[in-house]
Amino acid sequence: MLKPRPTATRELVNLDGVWKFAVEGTVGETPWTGPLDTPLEAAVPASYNDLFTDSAIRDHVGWVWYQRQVRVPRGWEGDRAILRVDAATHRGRVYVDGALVAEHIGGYTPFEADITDHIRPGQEFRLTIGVNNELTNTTIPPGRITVSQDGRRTQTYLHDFYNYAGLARSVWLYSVPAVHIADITVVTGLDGTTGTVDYEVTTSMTAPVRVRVLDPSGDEVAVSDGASGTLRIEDVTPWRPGAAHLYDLVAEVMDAGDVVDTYAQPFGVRTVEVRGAQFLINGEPFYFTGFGKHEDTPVRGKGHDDAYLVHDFQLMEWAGANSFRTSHYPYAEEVLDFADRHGIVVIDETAAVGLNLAVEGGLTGAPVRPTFSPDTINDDTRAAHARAIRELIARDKNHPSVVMWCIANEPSSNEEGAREYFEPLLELTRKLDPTRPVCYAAVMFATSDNDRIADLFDVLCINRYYGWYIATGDLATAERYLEGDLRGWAAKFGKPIIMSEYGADTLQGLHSVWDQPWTEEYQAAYLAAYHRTFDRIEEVVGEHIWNFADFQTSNGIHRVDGNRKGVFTRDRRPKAAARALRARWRGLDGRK
Ligand code: BDP
Repeated sequence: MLKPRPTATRELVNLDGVWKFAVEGTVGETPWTGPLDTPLEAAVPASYNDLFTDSAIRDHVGWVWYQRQVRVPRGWEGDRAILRVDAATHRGRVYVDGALVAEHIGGYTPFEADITDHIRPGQEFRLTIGVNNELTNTTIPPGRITVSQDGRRTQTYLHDFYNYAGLARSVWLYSVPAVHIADITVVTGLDGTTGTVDYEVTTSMTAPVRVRVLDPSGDEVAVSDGASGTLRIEDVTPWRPGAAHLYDLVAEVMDAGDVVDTYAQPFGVRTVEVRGAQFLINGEPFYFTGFGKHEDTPVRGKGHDDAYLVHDFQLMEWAGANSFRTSHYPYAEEVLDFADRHGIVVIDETAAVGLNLAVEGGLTGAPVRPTFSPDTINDDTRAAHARAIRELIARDKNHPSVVMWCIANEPSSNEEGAREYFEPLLELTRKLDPTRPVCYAAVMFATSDNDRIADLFDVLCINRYYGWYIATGDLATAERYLEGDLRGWAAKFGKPIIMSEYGADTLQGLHSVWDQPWTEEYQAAYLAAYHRTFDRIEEVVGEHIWNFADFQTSNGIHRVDGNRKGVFTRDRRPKAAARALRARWRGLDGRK
């Protein structure tokens, strides 16, 4: 799925702004059949939850409606008009005037509708988008809806971030010529000083295709005819962590010597490989430093924001982070484009978080209900999970920054049924993309002894909270536990290990001379204990702290206005640990 871009043959109209907004039940049964009769307006892109003061909107479970008028540019006669929603969390329905043109389930990947037959160039139409935030046992992520004693429907879920919903990313209208490029896939390799570029261009109907590779100054460095093939770039400059270099693959659809459609796909030439216990980028060992992040800011919720985008990357660079994980869902495409342009490495995750009913049992880790069963995580969940993987790879396959797929966070991988659930999903991931390693992030209940799926994956991504949930406040014991645990995985599997989560809640401004949880000193000491341990274990090839910044969660006795494990506060101010981190990571510089 190509990101919409304006080209010589395509136009792009951004539909962000302030839309009419209403909650289901306040505007009649069929809000899409006419103008929404509502006093409310909502910003797009933004999650709607924190925009309003009314808790009935914030906590609403079900549909909300967004509406605006859109004028189609008058020059679009003869072109196809495509409406694209970058994300509707978690389910979207798009109406052009009264006609349903698209429906999509899955809150973090884009969807489109060809609306040519419903609109006229130069004229206006009424665009209505219904968005539903419900999570059930067959959605990704899963959740449960219950009815409270006063009859309200309430949403519960097993993941630790607020269920922000709405149109958190951009909405677009764009044109493509009748015969157009539908998709481009680029796979790169390195052969000495030559870069190889396997490409495939799919078109809406069979038509001659020409491709050219342009370097950053616009000079042509390779050219080929045909919808697929291999191009060679002599004296290639590879894309490297910390030293991005992007080329454009310009695809053109030809008709009797004329270019009828053109699209430029940025790409970088780089390779990724797991060899023994090493993670190699361009054949060189790479050590991940960075964070698990969230798309989370005050007021906007999960709304994409270019100012936070730039600032977050600045802070990561300041700290010496060379990478991050898109925990716990695919992030806005703008984020990956930025990572591509700035040489930041990404572990790209699906929204499969909370496939773990053991969490209901608290820290005992004993499932109160089985995770994998016909009534809980079942075949329908797996089908939704498979769709999420397909859509993630379709969207992100061409990003050089993405070096690994993470297909789930903290599933109950030690429970019966885990292997049967995951084996086909892993097979699917490898079929869709044979070039990138695949991982999942292992929960603390899953150990090297009882985990049932680790051998299927390429990299062991491990989340641990010794010194926080276990051995709280006792870092000496925590360090021992951690070392024993990691050595167990290393000895059994001989694969690279990334510590994909470790962290301690920390209240900015709270201090102590003792090892006291929640203080700034404790977070710094906790991280230092982990770092000493990583440095003793060869198989550890990366450290991603939980979390980059404080973030909002649902209510809970462990949460103080959200999760406070950020190294930065929610408004991006450094806690004491940040400077220690900067000293360590800038010294490591991608190598341990
Ligand atoms: C892990 C989860 C993460 C949580 C974190 C925590 O992967 O989403 O926010 O723990 O408890 O279990 O802080």
